[in-house]
Amino acid sequence: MKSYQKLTTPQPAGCQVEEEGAAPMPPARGRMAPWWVGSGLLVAAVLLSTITVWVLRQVSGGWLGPTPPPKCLLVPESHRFDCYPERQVVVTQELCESRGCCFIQSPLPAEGKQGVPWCFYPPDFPSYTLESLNQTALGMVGLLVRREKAYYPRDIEMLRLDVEFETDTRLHIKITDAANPRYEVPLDVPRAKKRAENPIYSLNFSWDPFGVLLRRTATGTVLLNTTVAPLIFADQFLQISTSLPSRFLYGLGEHRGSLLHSLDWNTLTLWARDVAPTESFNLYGAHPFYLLMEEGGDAHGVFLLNSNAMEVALQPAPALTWRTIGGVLDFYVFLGPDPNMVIQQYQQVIGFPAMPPLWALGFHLCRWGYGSSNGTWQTVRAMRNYQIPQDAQWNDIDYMDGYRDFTFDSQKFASLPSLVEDLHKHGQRYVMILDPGISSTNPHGSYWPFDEGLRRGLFLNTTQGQPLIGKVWPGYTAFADFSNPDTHQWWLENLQHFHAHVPFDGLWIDMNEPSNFMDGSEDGCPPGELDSPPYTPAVLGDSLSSKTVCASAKQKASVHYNLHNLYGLMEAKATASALTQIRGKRPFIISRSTFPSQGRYSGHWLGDNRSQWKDMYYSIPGLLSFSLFGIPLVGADICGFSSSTSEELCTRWMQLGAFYPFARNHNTQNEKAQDPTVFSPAARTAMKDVLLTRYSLLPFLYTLFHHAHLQGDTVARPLFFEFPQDVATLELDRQFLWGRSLLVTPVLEPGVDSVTGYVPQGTWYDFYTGSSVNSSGEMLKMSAPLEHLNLHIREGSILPTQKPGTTSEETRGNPLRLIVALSSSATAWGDLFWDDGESLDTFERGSYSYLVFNVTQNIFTSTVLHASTEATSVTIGTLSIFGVQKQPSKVLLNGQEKPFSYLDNQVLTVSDLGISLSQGFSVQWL
Ligand code: MIG
Repeated sequence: MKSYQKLTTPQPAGCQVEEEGAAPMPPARGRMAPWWVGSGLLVAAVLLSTITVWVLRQVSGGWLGPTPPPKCLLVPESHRFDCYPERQVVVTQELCESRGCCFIQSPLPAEGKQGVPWCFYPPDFPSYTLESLNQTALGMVGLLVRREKAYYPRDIEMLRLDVEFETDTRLHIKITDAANPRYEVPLDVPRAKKRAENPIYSLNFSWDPFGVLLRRTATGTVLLNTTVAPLIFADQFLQISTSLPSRFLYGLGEHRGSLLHSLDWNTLTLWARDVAPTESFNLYGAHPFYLLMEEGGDAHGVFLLNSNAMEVALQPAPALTWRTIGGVLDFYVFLGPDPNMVIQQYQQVIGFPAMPPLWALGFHLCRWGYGSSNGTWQTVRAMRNYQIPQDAQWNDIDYMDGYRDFTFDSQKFASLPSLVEDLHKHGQRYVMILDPGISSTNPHGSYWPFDEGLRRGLFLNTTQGQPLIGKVWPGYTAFADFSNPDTHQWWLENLQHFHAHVPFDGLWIDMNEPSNFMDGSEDGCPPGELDSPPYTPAVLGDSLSSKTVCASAKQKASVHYNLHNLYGLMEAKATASALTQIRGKRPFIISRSTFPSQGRYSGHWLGDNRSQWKDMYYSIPGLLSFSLFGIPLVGADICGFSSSTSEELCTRWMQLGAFYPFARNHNTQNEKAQDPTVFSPAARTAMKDVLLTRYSLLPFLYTLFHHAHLQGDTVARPLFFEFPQDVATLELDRQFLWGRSLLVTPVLEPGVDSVTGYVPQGTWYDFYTGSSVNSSGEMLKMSAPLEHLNLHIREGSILPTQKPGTTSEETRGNPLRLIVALSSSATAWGDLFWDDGESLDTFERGSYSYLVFNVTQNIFTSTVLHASTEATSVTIGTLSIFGVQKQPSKVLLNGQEKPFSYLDNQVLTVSDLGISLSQGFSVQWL
């Protein structure tokens, strides 16, 4: 039996489209067999289902009713696609059959699990038919027609299919209403100019029912097959399913959990939500993007450009179902073929992340409840006193007057302007929080932000056209509508006024899901299909308006229903533009809510974690997921936000946190202080040391951010990105890499003095000593006393480091030390990006230096590929070469003999080089 009745194969560009596509085709009639039919699965499936039903019948006393039709029994459990995902209802046979679906009860799953759906689509459930397919400049356009209605209201009868072969590794497939415009996310995706010439994929269609079948040409792997379940496209219920080529699926945020998703009937909901991160809840941000590792180490990614509330249902087939309640089905597929390339290609669509200022990569200290500016200042002084590195001091909402944005408490925070001045004098920065809820109950004329916002009409409105009022920290608030360009101007003016008093350097935008202490508004939400849609995804609180504003709220660009998941993105965009205009430097923003393309404007922290070991572990999959989402500037609250930390936990967490791309220790109110200065001398010293280690690596980290900005490379990187062929790396999320070459293996549990971590095949060098470890690709036990963080350098790499100071500003003036980790063939490679650390668009304007380092045949060379004036004031002081197998007799710097040291562990060091960064040089050892 054939799985596809009619397939069309697009021809390579330049050729004629095959007859089927060119001429209107008489569409194939008749039912297509289910895709798994024809495999041996069939017999097993019927048998298994029959047995299951029989067993259930025995245990249930025969109340299951008549035997399900054979077409239902044909569907193996793992391939049952949920026809009744409504969570609020226990589906009955009657309800299920009213939808035309199959009803077979399966054993109840364990508590908190979902299990096999009882109501699922039969193989012949009505779907769309592809009626025509025509060639376009970039691909094809097709017409899809539904003859029978599905079960949701306003089922759309005719759909338009647009396929664009955008690049050899990127395919764009869009399905939307053929007759009427629908909401689309305003993301300025660069358009392809011509059809890809040598795509590494091939696309076929099933005509009846309509389905897409995408293959990787080189391996034949089927990446997408959407015939596994019917396509449904109603106004407020859009659903499409696909088979997956493996179970190694990542991404789909924001969620708490392991890096690798479980496909054991796991539904992930995407709807921005303020809640302390909990497994299986929808959290602050929405990222409808997944990365999948295929057998053999190839990778692909799929992005659904859609901002509506949605679910992604995963099942063991393996298969995936997208279920969204608005917008269009706008897919981008990225073919890699390796995971790094997939993420680069994704960012070619959503935009590359902003280059952060250097100080963003320093250590940040924050807490809720310093209580006063003097209290805040005391902490800063204590940090300086112990010479613990710190670049930025932050304040939480307690700096404000009555929690109102753009004000500060004139009593408790009277000295705030002087504190900020003092920070600046010490080469440090100040960052404070802003919330999007604008206090709405002030005597008229006393609070400009509200009065003026009201006058200009910049707030979210109710369906009645009045500002929607909710409650946040200041009490009753209106919510700024950042989808309105006029709001950006007003936001800027507010920030300008405040900056004139408190010259802040960066901004922390919190509560921007947006969070509301009320559900909907002070008056709840009106009846109607936006607040009570025909289908509500499995959001926490069971309602779209749970702890946020009404979905029906009116915004300039659309209804909140469509814009909710974009709130944090739009606020970040307004904030980045304001900061740039005010300071004329690269903006630094950390946002809680995020959406694809957020990295262009802000970084992210992982929200309200707890001071628990488990939370410390979860921070790693958390930050690695945001690497996949194109937001490399990410970290979790170091030492934990809520509940009390312990000295041991906080020490280990400072060690891990020193390797978060964004490193901030933050604490909730009323918890005891957890900054490094409050602990015992031993703990404090361990924290200081690991921060010094971070600061020594700033040139390396900064260069990684340059590559992220330039082409979408990840900074904190899962191991499988570098070792995609090594299946042992696919589930690792207790370790990570910086770039391709620095392996971080933190301790994540109490009471131990060693840690077992995976060391991929090859030679790795201890970062601190240069001693080598050879691994066959195995778990290795590493010594890890409380004061030690395990760091290993991968063979073949060169890391630029620097003598650390207590601020990045101080550090950047110190001499550099290049650490060379020789490969087994005695080669190595590395690079360095250098600029003034804060000016706008330094790369784009050419105001930067870029150096490449190389080792072959006992010669190290530094080549300056691009130079600018900043580089002339910095020198390379030391070269440390790890893995020099025998003691050299002499070392030559640019041909001149130079003293050196050589240690038993094969480390060669040449100091006092005193070479300006703007000069190329060579070092040879003989
Ligand atoms: O309702 O500003 O996630 O980091 O300290 C809580 C107070 C509001 C939530 C943030 C947290 C911050 C806190 N905020």
